[in-house]
Amino acid sequence: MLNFQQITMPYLAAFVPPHWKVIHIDEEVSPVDVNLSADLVGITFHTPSAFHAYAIAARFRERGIPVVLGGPHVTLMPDEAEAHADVIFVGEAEPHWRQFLKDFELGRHKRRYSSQIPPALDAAPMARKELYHRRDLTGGRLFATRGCPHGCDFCAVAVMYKRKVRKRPVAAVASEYASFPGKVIIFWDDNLASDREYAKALFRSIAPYRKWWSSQVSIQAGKDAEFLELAAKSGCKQLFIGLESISQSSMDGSRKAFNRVEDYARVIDRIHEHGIAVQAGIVFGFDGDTATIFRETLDFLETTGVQNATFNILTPYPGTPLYRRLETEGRILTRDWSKYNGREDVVFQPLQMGPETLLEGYRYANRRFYSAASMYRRLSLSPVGLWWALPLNLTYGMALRFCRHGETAAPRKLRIADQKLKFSA
Ligand code: B12
Repeated sequence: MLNFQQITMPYLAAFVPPHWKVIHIDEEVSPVDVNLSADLVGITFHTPSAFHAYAIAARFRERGIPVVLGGPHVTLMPDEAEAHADVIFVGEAEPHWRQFLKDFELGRHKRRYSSQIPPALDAAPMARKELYHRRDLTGGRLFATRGCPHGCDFCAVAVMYKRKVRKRPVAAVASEYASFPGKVIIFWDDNLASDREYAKALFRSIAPYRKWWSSQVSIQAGKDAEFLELAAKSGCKQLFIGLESISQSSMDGSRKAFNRVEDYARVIDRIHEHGIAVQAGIVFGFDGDTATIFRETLDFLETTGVQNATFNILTPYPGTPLYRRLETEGRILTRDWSKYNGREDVVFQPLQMGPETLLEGYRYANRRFYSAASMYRRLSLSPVGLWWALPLNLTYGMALRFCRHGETAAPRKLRIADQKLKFSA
């Protein structure tokens, strides 16, 4: 159902020399055949998939096939990851990936490749579309920028990319955007509003293609009338905004004080006025949250007519300031990374409620938000993009009904969205 195309491996494959044959296995789509023949296996994964990725790496390594690991968890926990791989990539791959492949062919590669300084993305190639294989094949997934200037204490991006925002040339992004046969595009950016002047130039140049797009942005986007106007004219149908919490003290305590709760309703209205739907990113479990936060948040989302919401349980990803603080305070309950999924498990001791209350409140939020009554209330209040918001609400609602705690509809063992890369010379 909610099955998103990923771009990391098809993007890295674009750097691979033509005499390599690349096979891309996306575990959301098909299981990994650990008996396949390959000269090199590359794996990308998030923290909750780390143990699973290590187990798969072990199966290839047992057969003498070298494994290279990269991605957010490796960047945040390099020493741990190194024990499970022949080679690790710490940080972004652009500066060393081609060189590594050359070194590998010559049998003189290093154990660890680190990019200390976030690289420029001026020459970032288009991802190899023939390696995309989700059901949304005809839609486009790409990125224009990388990084975010903010330093929110729970965010891994701030640590990984050192708050340095890089941008691909507008013309290159526009030409990748135009190259997708489908009409619906998602920019997989950390924050497309990081540099609003860049974003406006991008919107001007993609408008002629008359596609529909959505992306993740910070709240500043909703305060910039020109940004919203150009976004709407270029086909923006929905913005995902990290509202995170309707508790100002929670925002202040998370180094996200620029989110002013008193502005939320006005920002949502302005976005709606431009015909753009809002997907609110909401996190429960901040130190300012009490057990009333769940009901209050849902009341807020319903009275402002927010079309979609993604609820998360606060999760202290290792390497983040939040993790370090909770560790110092003795509030980390488990280091079983598979529980760092933000959806099914609480991995820390919340300040003002028990872990069970947090989990139950998170489930209540999902149930209530995607109930027929709430859908009716929200979507009739702001019918912006109804044709887009209604199917999405129904899909989420179905996923909630048929899956454990409302994740995607994919079978549980396949929900871990790892991607494998196989090379054979
Ligand atoms: C798009 C996106 C999604 C999409 C697609 C997911 C996907 N797996 O592609 C969706 C919405 C589905 C999603 C879901 C989740 N996401 Co997400 N997502 C992102 C986002 C915004 C961009 C990722 C991306 O495609 N970037 C573009 C590609 C080209 O770059 P890249 O993946 O960063 O890879 C570069 C390097 O890391 C490196 N690299 C990466 N892998 C490898 C592998 C090898 C072999 C090599 C050599 C190099 C290498 O090379 C690349 C080029 O430099 C990132 C933020 C970010 N910037 O990383 C968060 C991010 C990765 N997500 C995050 C999280 C927490 C999640 C969820 C767990 C949230 C949740 N509670 O459900 C789920 C997990 C889903 C899953 N099972 O995988 C965290 C990860 C934290 C962590 N410690 O793991 C991030 C960093 C966001 C954050 N602010 O903290 N996500």
